[in-house]
Amino acid sequence: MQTLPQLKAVYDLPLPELIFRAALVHRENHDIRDIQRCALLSIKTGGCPEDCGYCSQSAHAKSGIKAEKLMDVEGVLLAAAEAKAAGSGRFCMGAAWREPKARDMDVLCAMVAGVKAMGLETCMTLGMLTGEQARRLAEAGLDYYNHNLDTSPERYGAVITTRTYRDRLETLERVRAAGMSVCCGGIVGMGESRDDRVGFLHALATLPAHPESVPINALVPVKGTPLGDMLADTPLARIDDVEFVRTVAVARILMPRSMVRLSAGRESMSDATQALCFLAGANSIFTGDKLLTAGNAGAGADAALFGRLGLVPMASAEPARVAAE
Ligand code: SAM
Ligand code: DTB
Ligand code: SF4
Repeated sequence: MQTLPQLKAVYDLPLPELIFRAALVHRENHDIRDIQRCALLSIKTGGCPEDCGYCSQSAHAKSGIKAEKLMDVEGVLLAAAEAKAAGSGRFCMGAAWREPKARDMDVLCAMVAGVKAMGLETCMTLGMLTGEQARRLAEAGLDYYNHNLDTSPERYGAVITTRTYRDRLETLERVRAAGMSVCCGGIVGMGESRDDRVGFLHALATLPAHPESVPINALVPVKGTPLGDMLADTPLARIDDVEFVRTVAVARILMPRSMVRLSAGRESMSDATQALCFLAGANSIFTGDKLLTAGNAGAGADAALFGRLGLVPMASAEPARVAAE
């Protein structure tokens, strides 16, 4: 593994050289025509006690998102069936929680078992987990757990104050110990420096094992959240497309076998920028016209994009353990 200064030097490479290197790593480790498709469903929306500065679902934000109750199993399975019919291979269920409550565990496990029985890969993102909760979800058939590091360790406290980086790492350890695959990435475009983006990628790549999935989100600025309002005041702070592509390229170079997901923010990205991301090693997207609360590109736009680029969406992928570098 490279040191932080070595990694910074890679991030700083002339863009054509950086993309070339990332594309080589991509080709050596993946079929470059494949793009994995993951569907997303908010199974519990809004009213979250955490104060993540980017999030529309935080009870601290004034985004207008109303707190809802946990969905019932039937509604979740209906959405999963639609996602499968639309070609997604993985179904990711997200909840606006700091952590699941004991009383929710039976329902969550029933959701996992039901989605798994449809032949979809299962993923959940529910906040922090105890070891016991991780084991129960794994037993129910949960393939992946999404838990993002989101930014560099140094910048974390400026974005979120209600939990620590260490809390995040501990949940990731519990997910691994329960035998699940890890989906872990973060957000760029939160007003962080290039050094923060390098520090964030370094943190991901020095986890005990590389995450099997690495979602790279571009901040979706939401009015009424601290970061959304900050960007409304200083639009120049918004992430530059080329800087986003650099982040994707370095993630690919650092984590050769991982699926690198071009995640939130795709709706407002040009086809050309998305094409550069795929060239730089992104090989996964979120499908559908909604993420959790924000808009997403949608099936029509994706079909047109794939058609233009000559890329083949992948129906599913087996969860595969990735060895640490
Ligand atoms: N509550 C759980 C948690 O935070 O771990 C799960 C749901 S949370 C919405 C999942 C991830 O969505 C966050 O870690 C963050 O990376 C991403 N996210 C949330 N709001 C976003 C936004 N406005 N723009 C980009 N990504 C966002
Ligand atoms: C991830 O890294 N991105 C997804 C998923 N994991 C759960 C969520 C993106 C959320 C975008 C903002 C919203 O929809 O509210
Ligand atoms: Fe809650 Fe997750 Fe949003 Fe943070 S990102 S406020 S933990 S839903």
